[in-house]
Amino acid sequence: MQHDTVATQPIAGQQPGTSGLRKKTRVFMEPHYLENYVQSIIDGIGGVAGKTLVVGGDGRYFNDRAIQVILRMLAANGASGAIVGQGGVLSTPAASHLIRKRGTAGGFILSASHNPGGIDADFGLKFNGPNGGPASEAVNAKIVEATKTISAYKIVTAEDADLGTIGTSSLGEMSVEIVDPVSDYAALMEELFDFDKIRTLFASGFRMRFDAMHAVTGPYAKAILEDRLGAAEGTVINGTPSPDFGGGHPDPNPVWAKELMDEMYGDNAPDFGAASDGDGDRNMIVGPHQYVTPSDSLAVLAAHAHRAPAYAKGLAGVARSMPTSAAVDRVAAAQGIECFETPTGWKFFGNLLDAGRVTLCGEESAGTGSDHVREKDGLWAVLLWLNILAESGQSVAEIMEALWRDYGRCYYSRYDYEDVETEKAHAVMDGLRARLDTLPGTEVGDLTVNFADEFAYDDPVDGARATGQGIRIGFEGGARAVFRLSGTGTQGATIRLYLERLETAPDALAQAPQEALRPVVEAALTISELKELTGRKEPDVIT
Ligand code: VG1
Ligand code: CO
Repeated sequence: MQHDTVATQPIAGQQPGTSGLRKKTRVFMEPHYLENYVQSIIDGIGGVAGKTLVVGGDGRYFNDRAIQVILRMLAANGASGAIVGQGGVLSTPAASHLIRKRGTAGGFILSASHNPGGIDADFGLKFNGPNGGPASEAVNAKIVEATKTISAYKIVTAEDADLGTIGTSSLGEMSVEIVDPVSDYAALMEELFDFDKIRTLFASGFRMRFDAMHAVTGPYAKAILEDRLGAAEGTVINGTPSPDFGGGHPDPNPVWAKELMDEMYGDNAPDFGAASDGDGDRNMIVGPHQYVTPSDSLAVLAAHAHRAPAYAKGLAGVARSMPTSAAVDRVAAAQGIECFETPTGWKFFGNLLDAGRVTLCGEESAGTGSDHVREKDGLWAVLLWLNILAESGQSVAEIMEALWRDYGRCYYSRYDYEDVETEKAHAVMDGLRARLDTLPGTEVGDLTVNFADEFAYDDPVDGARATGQGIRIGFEGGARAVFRLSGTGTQGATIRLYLERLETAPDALAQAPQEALRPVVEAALTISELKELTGRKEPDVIT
């Protein structure tokens, strides 16, 4: 086997964002681009000699080619083994589980998640550590440092590894084990949940629709929902993964999962609807004529998790990302458990989960998860909901009514302004930042600013500090607006405006969210001068 050391130079901009490095696919395909980043990961984590690593991705365009390069580079860098999902496919939560189950040194996950796929769309790569979770900020910093000083990478010349056949082969000195991507993950789900109860629910005629959005969860959802739990054939739609996700946008929200929404809001809607994203870590929950916001879903899961076997003893604590609504905080307070507020991105939950401080965590962007892996987990959330529905005998509507009655309703919405010119997006943020001290006391419409700050987080486990994590404006009465710039986009800047208002009056719990939030939206737009500074009259996406 021929080992090569290829001379290269640093490539600007190889800086991971909220969840790994994401760029246009064609950028990843440029000479040395992928190789530079892979070698920088290897160097940043202190080498891979003698180590075994998991490799897999969401199956998008370039997934298979990139995996062949990563395998040849792992072999050249002295890794002893690679465990790869068949066909190069692993959902992100399944990869996290495999890293943990097999005790590997970590894994390479190829995904741009909810971003579209294809040669003219997006690609991504991230490294997860031995705990199965996304690399910490400290590890990312070492990787970025390596991208700035790289002068060569190592690669072997070899035939492509056969990714299609389960079994073990070798690539030089390194073993390559191809595993079924679904079976270990499905077995874990069976341990956590009462599959018999859920099976009985489906046998009683309970109808469900799961939209896999042509992405990675199709085979997982079919194997678990239809084959193991007895949901009717056809429960899973768009269940065959394709490299460009059927030309769609694999982001499970009411805008992009329109097919599912139409069915759930139509006549004869199924009892339960759900969808997942490109790499299987997000989930959307929708009942008949009832969309459940991810923030409310997290609160529901916290309130009812004890109904599932894995969480029967109760929760150690919960955590949510800062822009996520405070609905879960109110459930945690009632249970007398700790509730943590972290920056956006799953990497910030890892320490809390590892330390046993929290059992459940979630984000407003449709990510929910628990200590069973170190990633958010779309199908897991769907199965926990099913377990709760089966155990309680309640409908989605009944569960939501009870949540709002018991804890109040956090009306919630997110406005995304996509592909804004970078300078204009920064002008919005800089303008707000400059006025943080003077905003309190300001009256806008009927609202008065109570506080304004820029969120920073001190990790309670290792003390690491993360600054600049979003600008928060709190209003008297508990309404809140948050501004932050996305860290997963590949073009221009995306401004995210998160809006929230708590309502506890029993006769005001059934308003249309956009109506209930109107004063907060107007105040946020006025204060930020977002329309004036960006020229955008309306957001591109409202979720
Ligand atoms: C977005 C979401 C964030 C999520 C991240 C990765 O990040 O807001 O909550 O953790 O995507 O999700 P940003 O920086 O664009 O707001 V996934 O499913 O794309 O890995
Ligand atoms: Co994702």
